[in-house]
Amino acid sequence: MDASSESRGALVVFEGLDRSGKTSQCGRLLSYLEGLGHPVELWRFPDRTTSVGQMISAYLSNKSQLDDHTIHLLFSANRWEKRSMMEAKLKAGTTLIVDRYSYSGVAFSSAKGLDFEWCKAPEAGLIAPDLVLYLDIPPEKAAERGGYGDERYEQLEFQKKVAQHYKLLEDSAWKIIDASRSLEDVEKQVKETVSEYVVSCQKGKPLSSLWS
Ligand code: Z5A
Repeated sequence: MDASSESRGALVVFEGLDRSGKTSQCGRLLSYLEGLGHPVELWRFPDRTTSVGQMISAYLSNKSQLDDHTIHLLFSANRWEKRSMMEAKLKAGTTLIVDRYSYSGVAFSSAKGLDFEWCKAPEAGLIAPDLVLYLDIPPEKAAERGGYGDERYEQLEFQKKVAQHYKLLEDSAWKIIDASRSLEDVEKQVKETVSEYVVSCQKGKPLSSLWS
């Protein structure tokens, strides 16, 4: 996508089941990198602030019904509408910490029974993460953390299927983090892992495209 050797920000994605601790760890990593003086922002998908995001939010909270294919494409569109902003931020040197990305899109939709390759197709061409931190936790243990709320996918049996589909997406950008440990232990491993990737992007690692 980009052969330049300009210093840039890193694209760091957190993935994992509901209640695996993504939001907690994103916040801690943000504070850590800010403290080191790095330009950094925290993003999350779905981004419920856009008009597409509001349709997704209504669906997740069971206020609207949509065909499974339709909601899959809306999740993808929600990433595409942020793609050019993402590229601009990274090229300007800002590291982006992203709470869920295309892997959630494919794992959740394929767990509902949609074709795995069909689910990947609309994600191809988005920016490939430099690092995917997969917060690995047994679904039963995640379910014990504060209980599930009213959102559509917050059911143990479904989360078990999602976990199986996530595993099919693991690639060389992934680091598996044992998320059943304490918040502090997970945070320590996250910080150690991320530092190396921030430095390699500052040294000019080119941006690349996801699944294309
Ligand atoms: N979805 C999709 O289908 N397609 C897509 O393309 C995308 C998403 C992007 C959005 O949910 C839903 O949309 C999601 C996938 C689907 N559905 N599900 N399930 P969301 O992003 O709005 O919500 P979430 O990701 O599921 O967030 P969450 O429930 O808040 O989980 P979390 O961020 O992983 O966990 P947390 O908020 O950091 O922690 C949860 C609780 O556990 C909290 O009380 C913490 O204090 C506690 N916690 C966290 N870590 C620990 C440790 N280490 N020990 C003990 N307790 C802990």
